Amino acid sequence: MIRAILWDVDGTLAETERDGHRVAFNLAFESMGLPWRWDEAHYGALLRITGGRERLLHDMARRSDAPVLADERIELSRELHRRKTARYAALMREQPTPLRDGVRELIESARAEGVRMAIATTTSRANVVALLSHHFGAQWTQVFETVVCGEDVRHKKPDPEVYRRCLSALALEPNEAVAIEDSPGGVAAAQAAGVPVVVTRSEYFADAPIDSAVAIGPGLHTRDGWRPAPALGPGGIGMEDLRHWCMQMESVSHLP
Ligand code: XBP
Ligand code: MG
Repeated sequence: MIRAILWDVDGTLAETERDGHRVAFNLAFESMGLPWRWDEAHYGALLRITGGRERLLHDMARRSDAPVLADERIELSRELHRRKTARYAALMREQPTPLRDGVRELIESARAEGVRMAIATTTSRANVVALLSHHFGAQWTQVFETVVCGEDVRHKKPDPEVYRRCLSALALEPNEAVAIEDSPGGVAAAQAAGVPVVVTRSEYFADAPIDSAVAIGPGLHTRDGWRPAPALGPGGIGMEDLRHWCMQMESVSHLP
């Protein structure tokens, strides 16, 4: 029985990476007089590093014009990430990234059935607050009762810690929840925590190899293009589809 949906944020609730986080990183570089700019393709390659500060450090390690000493790089990454986070919040106020199609509908229909909502993300809490308070108002924490972010874990995705913490806060077993994710790292994290995962393909992970989800499709707004096919019915993806996919997985996993 599905009692909760555990939502990934970036790429899943909204396409925040290309025009949100990437732009905010570039504004942070500019604000510190650094010539670095991450174009769309380079940022796509960097996304396999989960966590913005970790991404910065990874990129700096490959730049000849970055500080040589590790301590200096860490210090610079802290200041850049602080600035980046502030700029992302400003961007979300000025030109907020819309929710992906079908997201609000699934949240509303699932809540109407008493299914609980939670956030399981690598991104910083300030980013989640900026995005969700815009889309769900000041009362957004009444929609998402549990919110586990990058700061709350020792190890970010693909480590399962974020999902384990989420389940523990909800007092649920892994098979009482379903995760919705867009990236291979996110899928790996949910899977390692034992949570069934549904994948909505995002811009940056449109072709990423993912073989271990209960279902993969182009977005929650449509019933077309999903593998396996959703349950019969109209409209976008709903609770009956999530149940259908999770039950299929259970029946498969119980085969000898
Ligand atoms: C996505 C991430 C984050 C964001 C940037 O997390 O990996 O690092 O790109 O946010 P998810 P920060 O898909 O799990 O929501 O700079 O705050 O890390
Ligand atoms: Mg994501």
